[in-house]
Amino acid sequence: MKRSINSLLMFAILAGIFTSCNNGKSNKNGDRGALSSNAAEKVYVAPGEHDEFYGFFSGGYSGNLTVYGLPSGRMFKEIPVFSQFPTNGYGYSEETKPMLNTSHGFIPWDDLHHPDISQTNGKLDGRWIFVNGNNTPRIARIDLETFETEEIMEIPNSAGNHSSSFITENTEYVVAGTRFSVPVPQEDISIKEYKGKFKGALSFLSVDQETGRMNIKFQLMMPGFDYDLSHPGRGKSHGWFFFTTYNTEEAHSLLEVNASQNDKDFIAAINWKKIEEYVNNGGGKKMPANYAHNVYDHSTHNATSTMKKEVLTVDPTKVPGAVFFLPTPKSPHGCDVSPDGEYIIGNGKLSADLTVHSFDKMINAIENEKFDGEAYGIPILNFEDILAGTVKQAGLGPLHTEFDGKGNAYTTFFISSELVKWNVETREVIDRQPNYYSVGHVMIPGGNSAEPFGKYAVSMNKITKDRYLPTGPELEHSAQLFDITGDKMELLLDFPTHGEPHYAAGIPADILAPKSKKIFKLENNKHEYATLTSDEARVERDGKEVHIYMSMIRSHFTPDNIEGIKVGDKVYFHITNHEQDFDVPHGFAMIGANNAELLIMPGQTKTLVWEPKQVGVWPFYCTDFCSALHQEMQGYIRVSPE
Ligand code: CUK
Ligand code: CUA
Repeated sequence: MKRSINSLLMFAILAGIFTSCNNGKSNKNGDRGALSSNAAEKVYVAPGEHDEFYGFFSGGYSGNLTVYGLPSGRMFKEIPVFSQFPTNGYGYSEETKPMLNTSHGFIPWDDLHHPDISQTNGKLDGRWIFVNGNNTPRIARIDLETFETEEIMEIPNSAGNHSSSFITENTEYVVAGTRFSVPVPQEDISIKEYKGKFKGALSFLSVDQETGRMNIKFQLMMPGFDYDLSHPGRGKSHGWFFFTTYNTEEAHSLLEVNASQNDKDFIAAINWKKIEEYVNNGGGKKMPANYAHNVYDHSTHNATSTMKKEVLTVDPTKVPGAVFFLPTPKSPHGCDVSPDGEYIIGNGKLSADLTVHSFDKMINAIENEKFDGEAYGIPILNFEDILAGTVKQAGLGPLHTEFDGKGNAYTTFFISSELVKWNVETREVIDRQPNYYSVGHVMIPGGNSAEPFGKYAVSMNKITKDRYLPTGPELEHSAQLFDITGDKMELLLDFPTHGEPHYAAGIPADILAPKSKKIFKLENNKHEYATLTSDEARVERDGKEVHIYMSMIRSHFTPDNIEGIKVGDKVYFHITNHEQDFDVPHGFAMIGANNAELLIMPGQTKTLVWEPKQVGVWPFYCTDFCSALHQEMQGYIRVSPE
């Protein structure tokens, strides 16, 4: 790729020419894309019937994960992860507040980019889904029986946790790569000292196979580039992980003159098995680091937050044969590995071509020690030696690729706003379909695993414009569902998503649905403040603190008349839901309580704090319509002067 074309692309990006495929054409009623004639039939899920797939969509700056049915495009749930969520009190209740602890304090927001479902032998197993927080670097694990966030690990020495949270083929590790290189450890130095001083930490978090608990096994301290996306090897390339980089110029200000000069940046190939072995034999260096590890326990219905004090770091030059650079044109963004583990596709976002590296060739070059120089002591392989081929003139601005398991790849092109299907072996383009508009990621259920379910592809578009009724200048993003079972992709459906979905993960419903009927047994409730029978319901005063042990069942609270509370007290409502039927929550709201409501599932205990400021008699009520007597589910608290 010559520099002049690069400049042209950069111009297109800077000028905001996002909808080039639309060419100013009116989209009103007429131009609907390649709409299949029986599209309605293909996405119609009759009332009472279920969808074939779950789709988990990142909520971007909503901080949450949303759950959709495919092919219908119906949204089932929003799972709060990095955000306080008034709907069910996550991040507001005393039990869940610790989930949002970090070394920077209580941070109830983040930018969630990439969900990835746990795997066994490279196949989706539906145990957990991992997601990243981009801003205050964190990785969260959501349990797929309860659809609740169970764990959040902060990532030290990292900033802009972007090449995350992808997993190895047996969920041995979930990775977290830094987008920004930063001083490690942090220090007060001139930004101009970036080059050579800043480091890019790539973290490998081991996952306990029983509990799912994460632990930062090691951090690889890479040169100060920007690390973008990553993908695990699988099959023959199991044991490797690949990370795209940009700004290998190490500019501290990323105007084009600084950061897009190199014709090629790198994909970093990491042999994590080698590093694991090195670390297991006592290699690496412990360094002090402050980071929070937050865990939610389903028996105590409580989260705890622990501050960790050190992390193990590894210098890549100390582990020979573990880290290599694969030159890849032009500022690669997505990095995707084919289901058989042979092809590593680098989507150079300033390019019109796609680069396909060969894993076999890479190993060959490494074994023959055929290097083309080095960067900070890390060998650079020769581009021609490792190249399987290029997909020529495939589109403009490639971002991400998924696979259908039938030998085809599907790559999104942001600038030319299209989804392009091509054959992985021949690298010939088979079909292209416009996307409305400016697509980011594409998702095929299992499409980044060894066993994709190649029936549908969903493109997640950045610009919505005229796809829906206008709702002011702020619109939800637009997703598009394609049938990919034929040679040509068929557009079936548009549906709005919530927040900004960067990526999504899909899984057949029959893997997940049977598990998620779980309910919490009241007799297993180990919450410190649980009220297990209504006889135990009571009010206890401890100085200015008042603990109300309350139970709830259709359709009353026990106790429901409370006196003896004073202005200036701190009142804790510890409420236990005594229902034991699936899908019978109760809610709780207290007038003047400045946090959210609680939504309490059968068998659970949750706590809301209330600090009354005014004397009087104040009501509380159940917020969830639970029976014909729901409206009667209420009570009063009398507040007397101090
Ligand atoms: S990134 Cu958003 S389009 Cu965070 Cu996966 Cu490429
Ligand atoms: Cu309980 Cu409404």
